[in-house]
Amino acid sequence: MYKRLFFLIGTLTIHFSGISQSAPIDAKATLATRHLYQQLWKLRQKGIMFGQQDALAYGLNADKTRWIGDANRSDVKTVTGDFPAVIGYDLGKIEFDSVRNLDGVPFSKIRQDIQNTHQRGGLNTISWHLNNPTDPNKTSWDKADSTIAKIFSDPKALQTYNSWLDKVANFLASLKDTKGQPIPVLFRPFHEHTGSWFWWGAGFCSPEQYKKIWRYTVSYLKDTKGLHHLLYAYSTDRFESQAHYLERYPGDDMVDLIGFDYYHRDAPKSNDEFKKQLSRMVHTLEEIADKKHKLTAITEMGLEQITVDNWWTSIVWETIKDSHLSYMLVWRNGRPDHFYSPYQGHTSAPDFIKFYNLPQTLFSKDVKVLK
Ligand code: BMA
Repeated sequence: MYKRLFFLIGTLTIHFSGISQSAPIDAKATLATRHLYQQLWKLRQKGIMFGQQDALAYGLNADKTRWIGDANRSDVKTVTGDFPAVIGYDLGKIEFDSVRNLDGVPFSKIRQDIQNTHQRGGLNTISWHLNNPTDPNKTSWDKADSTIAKIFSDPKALQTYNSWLDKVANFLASLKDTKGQPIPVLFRPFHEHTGSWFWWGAGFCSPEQYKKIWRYTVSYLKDTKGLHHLLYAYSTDRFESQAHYLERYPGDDMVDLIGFDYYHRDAPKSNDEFKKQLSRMVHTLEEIADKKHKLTAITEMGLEQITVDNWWTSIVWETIKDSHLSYMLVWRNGRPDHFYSPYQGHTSAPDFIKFYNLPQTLFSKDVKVLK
């Protein structure tokens, strides 16, 4: 009897304390969110999921013209027969009640794609290139100094930021499965902050200010708005060391998954250097994750236009195959000069099919358990 009681107490502690890291940071996370989180841990043993930003919204035809908004279509599916396991979306411009996001995707389409992806069994991850709450005409990329400090010192700016969070919360709350239950999503705010190109970047705020807006944001969505279907991803850009990676880390109670964004530029000249840096960062990330018991991912990566035909197997897979990353996500197929996965007939398509056929690369059909 006592034994059973202790077991029960132990189980309750794991489920409700929020301290245990075998559960999401949100102590009130919904069952579906806990399920997703636990399945992500299991899937790490099977392989690494492939993801792409806006993969269901648009892409390129064989003649490099764009297709936009076709149902049930994705360049990855055209090339391999399957959808990516992870789909990325961005909420930029939701601040202004815009019908479309910053890259022209209707928010209604994003909602539908999240529902379809969840239904198939896949992971949905959401970033947010938000404008500047102290001066809403300024985009994420306007390098306005001290924005975070101003958000917390100017009540009007904070009010603006809160009203934007309300819109984000409304959208997130509208993500429902076929039974009307909230669909769990991985939210990845304030990304690439080790760089200095967004107003929340390292050059424009102190580590304490960055941590403050992170904690404020998580607490607002979770506690004020009562959203319990979110997992949170902390994602830097390039970093030099464990200390650098963790300089702005808001705390183990604020993050479910740790990752970084890292792009390959100047190929083929830089091929070896890219592999070296990628390998170094994946190792460092995993050392941190092991200590903290967090999931890991390359939250953004890619070689624009994939100018190295065997990039997928020789450069990427060779470097990450022994890791326990949950996923790697390449950026969007947005324009004929700005695409990151092969479209039909692209010169890296045969290598991408090889990559797809590797038992440890996971696409949509391999991750039905996430549902
Ligand atoms: C960048 C580019 C931009 C886009 C932005 C947000 O890397 O793809 O064209 O607007 O991401 O998605």
